[in-house]
Amino acid sequence: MRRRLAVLVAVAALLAGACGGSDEPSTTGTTTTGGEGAGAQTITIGIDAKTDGFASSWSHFFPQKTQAHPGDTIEFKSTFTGEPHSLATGSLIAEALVANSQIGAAGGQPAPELQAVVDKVPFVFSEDPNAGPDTFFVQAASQPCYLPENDPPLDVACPKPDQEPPAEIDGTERFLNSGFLADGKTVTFKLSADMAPGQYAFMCLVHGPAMTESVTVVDRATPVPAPEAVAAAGKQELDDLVAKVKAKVDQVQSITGTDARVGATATKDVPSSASLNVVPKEITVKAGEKVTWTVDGFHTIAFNAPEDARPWLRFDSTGALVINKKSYAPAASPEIPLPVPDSGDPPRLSVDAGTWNGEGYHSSGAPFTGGQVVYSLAISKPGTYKYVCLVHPDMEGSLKVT
Ligand SMILES: [Cu+2]
Repeated sequence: MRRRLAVLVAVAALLAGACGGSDEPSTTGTTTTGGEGAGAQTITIGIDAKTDGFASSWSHFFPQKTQAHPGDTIEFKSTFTGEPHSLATGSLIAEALVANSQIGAAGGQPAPELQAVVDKVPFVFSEDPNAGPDTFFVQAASQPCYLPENDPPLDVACPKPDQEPPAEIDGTERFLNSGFLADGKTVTFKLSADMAPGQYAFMCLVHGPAMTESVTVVDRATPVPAPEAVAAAGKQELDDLVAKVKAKVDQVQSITGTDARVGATATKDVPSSASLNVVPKEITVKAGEKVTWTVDGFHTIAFNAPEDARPWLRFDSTGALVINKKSYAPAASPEIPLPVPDSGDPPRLSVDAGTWNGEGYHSSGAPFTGGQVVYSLAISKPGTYKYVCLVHPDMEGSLKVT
C-alpha cells in the first residue's frame, strides 16, 4: 500500500474518450453473440487477481476492455490481495478521465478548468499527509454512493439511501461507486434495454486512471464476445502480465541465507503489479539466534495471529470503512519508531524485538507512517514457526528454530 497516490495526474494509460468509440473487443476466443434473436447475457470482469507460485496484487480489471449489448448484465468480481479497490463509473468519471488525459498531454501545470473536473472525484485514501489511522479513509469514496444526477460529496459518506445500487443503469448517471470491495464481493450492473451505444468508462477510486475498464455498448445487430470469451480474455491478460514479471519474481525468490526480506517488488514494465515477497520462504536458525528481516512497505511479520487480526480494513457497524488496529499494531513487540525527517527515502527504522519464547500472538506491526523497517527477533524455543503478513493474505514464511 502506498501512503499517498498521485492518482490523477500524469498517468499514461487512458481512455480516449467517453463516448462513441469503436473499440475492438479484446478477446482471445472467437465466441460472439449477436444478431437477430440474441438473448441478453451476463459477463464477468475480474477486479485484481491471485497468481500461482507467488503472492501478488494487480491494479487491473480482467479484461480491461470488452463489449456488451443493451440489456446485458456486467458482473464485476473482486479478489482481495491486500490492495483495496473500488469500482466507479458515470459521466463524472468519464469527464475526469478525459480531463486527466488533457492535463497529462499538456504537461506542466494543469489548466484550472481541467483540474476542477478532476477535483470533483473523491478518492479512498486521504491525500492529507498527516492523516492518522482514524482519518486515513475518505468515507465519500470508501462507502457506496449511487447518484443519478449529482456530484458526490468529497468528504463525508453519501446518505444511506444513496448507498443502494440501482436495479439497472442507462449510462446517463452522474456518479456510481461501489466503495471498498471486500474479497469475493460482486458489483452487478444491468444495462438498460435502451442504453445508448458508446464507450463507458469505469475507474478504481484507489488507483485512479492507472486502473480503468472500458465497456463499449453496441447495438444488438453487432456481435459481442460471449461470457466464455470475456473470461478467456481476462485470463490471457493475467497470463501476459505474469509472463512479464516472472523473471524478476524468480530472481527475488532465489535469495537464500538469513538476509530476509519482506516486501513488494515493483516491476517497471508492469506498473499495475506488485509481487509480494517473503524471502527466503524458509529460514533455519538456532534457538536464541537473531533473524533480521528488511521490511519494505505496509507489511507485518506476525506469529500465531488471531482470526480477527485480518483483514486490515473493513466496514464497522456504522458502515464506515476503518483500519483494523489489530492488523498493524505491534503485539508483544516494541512500537515502530516514527521516521526522522530527512533520514532517507524510505527512512530506515530499526526495531530489535529481543527474544520471544514462541508462545501467543507476536507481531512486528506495520509502519503506518511509512518507512523501511529493519526488524530483528530471536526465538528461544526450538520448533517451526509460520508467520504471515496481516495486510496481504498470501504473504507468508516460516522460521525453523533448531
Ligand atoms: Cu484499485
